[in-house]
Amino acid sequence: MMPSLTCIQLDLDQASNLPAELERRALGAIGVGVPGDEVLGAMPFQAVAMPLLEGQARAVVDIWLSAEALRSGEQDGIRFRFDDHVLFAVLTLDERDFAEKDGVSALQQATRHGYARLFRLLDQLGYPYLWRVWNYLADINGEQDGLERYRQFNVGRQQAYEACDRAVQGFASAACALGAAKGPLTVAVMAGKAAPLLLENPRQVRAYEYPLEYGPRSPIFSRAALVNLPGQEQLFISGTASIVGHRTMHPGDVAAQTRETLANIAAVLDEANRVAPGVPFTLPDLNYRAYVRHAADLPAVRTEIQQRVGTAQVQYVQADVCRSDLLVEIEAMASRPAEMQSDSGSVRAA
Ligand code: 3EB
Repeated sequence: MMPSLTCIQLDLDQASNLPAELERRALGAIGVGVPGDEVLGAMPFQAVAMPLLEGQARAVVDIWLSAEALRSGEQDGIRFRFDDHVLFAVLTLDERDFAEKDGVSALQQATRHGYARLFRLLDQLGYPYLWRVWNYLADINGEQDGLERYRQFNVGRQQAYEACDRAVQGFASAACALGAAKGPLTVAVMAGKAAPLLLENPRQVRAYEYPLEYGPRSPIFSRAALVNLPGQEQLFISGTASIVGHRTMHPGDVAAQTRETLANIAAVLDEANRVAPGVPFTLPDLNYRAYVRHAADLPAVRTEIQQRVGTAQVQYVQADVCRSDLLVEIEAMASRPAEMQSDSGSVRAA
C-alpha cells in the first residue's frame, strides 16, 4: 500500500519548479534557508530564515505529499490544504500588526490571536487534533518589555489554548520552537481528524509542568506524537535538547549537550516502542534536523550525532535555541508501515 503521507526534500530551485503532478499532491512545505517571505506556488509554505550549515543548497524545502485528493483554502491569513485525514496549515504573523498594549507585548498578542485563529479553523474544518507544530520567530532570546521573547510566546500560546477550551493534556502535540535570523512569526501545523498518541520522556519533566523559573507560563508540547494513517504510522519527535528533569545539562559543553540530547531522543524512541506494537523504531531509522546555535560548533555536533545515528539523514542549520544556555536542539521523524489491524476501531495494547 502506498503511504498516505510522504515527505520529500528538494532544494529551493527544484521546489520552485515543481512538476504539476507533485504540486497537485502537495499538502504544504517548509523551506529552511529561505531568506524572505517567498511563496511556493499556491501551497501553504513556511519560509524559515535559517542558514544551512552543510551542503551545496542555499535552501532546502520539505514538501509533504498526500496520496489522496486535496482541497485548499485560506482564512484569517492562514493558508491550508487537506485530504481526508490530515490538514497542513501555515500561519504568518507580522508583529507590527499587533501594538504593545498595557505591558502586553506585540509578540504575545500575535501568538495568542494567531493560535486562536488556527484553533478556530481546525475546529471548523473538523481537524481538531494538532499532530506536529513548527514555531519559528526572530530574536527568540531577545528581551522585550522585561521578558524574553520565547517566554512571551509561551504566554500567548497558553492563553490561546485556554481561550479555545483546549485542555492542555489532551491537545498538546509534537512541536519545536526556534529562533530564525529574521522574518515574521510563522507557525506551520499538521493536524488531523484523529488524536495522535502523545508521548513523554521519562527522563524529562513534562514541558507543561516546567517550574516558574523558565517563564510565567509553561510551554505546551509533548515529547513526541505518533499518528495512524491508512497503512502507515508516522512518528514526530519534538525539538529535543540537553534537558534532564527540567534543568539544562552541560552548559557551555556542546559535545556533552549533543550526547544528552541523543540520550533523550533514544528515551522517547523507547517510549514509542513500548506503547506501540510493531517493528521497533531505531535511531538510524530516523530523519533528523539539528539546530546549532553557533556555526563553529558544527564539527563537534556532527561527530557526536554520526557516532550514534550512523548513516541516517541529518540536516544541520544555524538557529537560536529557546533557552540561552542551550547550544543545540535536535528533532526527528520516521514513518513505518502500519501493523495489521484486526478491525477499524481496534484497541491497541499499551
Ligand atoms: C525543551 O525541551 C526545549 O516551545 O514548542 C522543544 C520543543 C522546546 C518545543 C516549544 C520548545 C518547544 O524545552 C525547547
